[in-house]
Amino acid sequence: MSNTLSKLWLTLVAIFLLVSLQKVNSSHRFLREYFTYFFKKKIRVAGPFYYKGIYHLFYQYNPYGSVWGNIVWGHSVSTDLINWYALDPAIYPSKPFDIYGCWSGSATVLPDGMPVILYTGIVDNFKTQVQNIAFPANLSDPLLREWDKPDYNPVISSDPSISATQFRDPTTAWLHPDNKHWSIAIGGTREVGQRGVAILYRSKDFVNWTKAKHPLHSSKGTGMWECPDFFPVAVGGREGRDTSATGRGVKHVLKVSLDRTRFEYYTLGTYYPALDRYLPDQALVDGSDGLRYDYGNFYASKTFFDPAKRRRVLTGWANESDTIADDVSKGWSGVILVPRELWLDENGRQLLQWPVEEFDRLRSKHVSLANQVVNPGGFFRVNNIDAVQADVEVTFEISSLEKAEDFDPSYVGDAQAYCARHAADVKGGVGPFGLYVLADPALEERTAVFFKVFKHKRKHVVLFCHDPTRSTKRENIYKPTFAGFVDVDIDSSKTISLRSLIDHSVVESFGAGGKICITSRVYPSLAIGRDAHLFVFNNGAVDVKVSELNAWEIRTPFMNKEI
Ligand SMILES: *[C@@H]1O[C@H](CO)[C@@H](O)[C@H](O)[C@H]1NC(C)=O
Ligand SMILES: *[C@@H]1O[C@H](CO)[C@@H](O)[C@H](O)[C@H]1NC(C)=O
Ligand SMILES: *[C@H]1O[C@@H](CO)[C@H](O)[C@@H](O)[C@@H]1NC(C)=O
Repeated sequence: MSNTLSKLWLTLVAIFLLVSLQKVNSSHRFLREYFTYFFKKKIRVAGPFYYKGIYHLFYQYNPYGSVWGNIVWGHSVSTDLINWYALDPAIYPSKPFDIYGCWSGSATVLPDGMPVILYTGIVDNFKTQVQNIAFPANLSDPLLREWDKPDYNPVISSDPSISATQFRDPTTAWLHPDNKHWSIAIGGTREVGQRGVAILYRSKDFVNWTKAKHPLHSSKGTGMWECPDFFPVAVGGREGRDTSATGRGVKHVLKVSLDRTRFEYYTLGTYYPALDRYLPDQALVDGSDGLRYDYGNFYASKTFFDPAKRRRVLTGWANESDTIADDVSKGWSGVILVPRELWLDENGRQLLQWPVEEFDRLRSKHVSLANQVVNPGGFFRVNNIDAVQADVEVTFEISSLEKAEDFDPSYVGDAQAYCARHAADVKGGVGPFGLYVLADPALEERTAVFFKVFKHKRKHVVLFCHDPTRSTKRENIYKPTFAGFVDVDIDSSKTISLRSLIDHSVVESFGAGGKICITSRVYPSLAIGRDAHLFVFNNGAVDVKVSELNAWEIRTPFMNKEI
């Protein structure tokens, strides 16, 4: 009898799965006609990981349109983090515990090699967020195409102390040094004081999770913490550490995506396993005046430890800055940015980032120049390169700091506003100098990527800035300046380096060897295709020398090729 019953039950499940799969498939086929750009239509990163030679990337994805809604886990795979192949969605609403949406989460590779996903399910007519678990349905499939969501889900529900609508995005789990239990953090907020919280849960078996008495960390007045990410970085050196590494050789990073500002912030600090608490270093600000991975358009990022190359890799998402009507007409919105390697600066005060080395394999035609002086008000074009898809590395040498303008200390915490005041066209003392990217030959459209140096308390501060205010003749485009201060000793070095990755509507810049990163989305109407050029400019009052400039055209990788 029980045998018959279970057979019946199995059949029903099979039919149900089949129906829902077909539904997803047909809409996905429709979508694929639009897949030509890098990761188009992928909204936010969820749970990247490496498994048996393959990198897996998941992303929040709407199979039915290019605006937010109907969110599933899109799934792509790669062997080099650069060429990506699209698979069918891995996790999509099909069960009572995720019927209104499958939101962000993380993957953990267990010590026996088995990857497990924890993700946020939306239930109760969008009023409640719960946490679910999913396992690969077939471990013999190297692409891990199908995921099984056991019926005992949700594994974590909110309780009266947690707002049910602000309870999402579980982190990758870390194993306690006692080897006996796992911990994860989930983003949340408390009504009182609008305190952002990384709520801590523990489990011995990965399935039965218990809320810890204290959160991993919290900070008042910061609002909802989305997509928390918590991981160790090595003290000294660039090598990555497994998410469960603890002890003297590491510092920990806690990153949160602040829903309130729509930017991400991180602190460096110490993790105390015995207490399961994280304490940021005293000098670091916890909240929207704090450090950022990227001072531009970069949100909902995730890192993972890549055991193959022993590095920590960061993947972020940039939304569109044009209109929703544009998203609808082009049929996609949002891009996943070039993955970055991330490690601790030897000064211990911040993280450094650099595009993963595999990106360099896309470099093709190369131009270079050296020792070219740019006079005050001067500029020149870098010839013989199609710069609509390019990688540029340049080192600037400042002839003298004497003419640096005085820094206005009221802008200490607000580089972005300072950059708006000291934009690329405003003549300065030392700088603005840098690149015009995605510029048409007449410079009617151009996105400025530049440095400017100010005098401050007998030392100097360096501002790094993206100014897209003249990036397009089109109207109604969101074109904020983005900026940050760079922690470099310009007084002794007198030089500063810049790398910019340019890709049609995306500009990702890495200043001072990855001490500062800015991403912008821009939409030129003239500086497109072969009319997109690269210039060097100097609007300061002293000479600046380009000691070296190397630029490469970039080949187009497989950007979600169908397999
Ligand atoms: C599991 O994956 C392997 C390799 O792709 C495949 O040959 C096999 O048929 C799959 N098993 C099931 C039950 O789908
Ligand atoms: C879940 O874990 C808690 C704490 O370890 C334990 O008290 C409880 O019995 C467990 N429940 C089940 C169903 O295993
Ligand atoms: C990206 O779009 C712009 C313009 O609409 C918004 O101002 C930003 O808040 C948004 N960024 C994120 C991370 O959602």
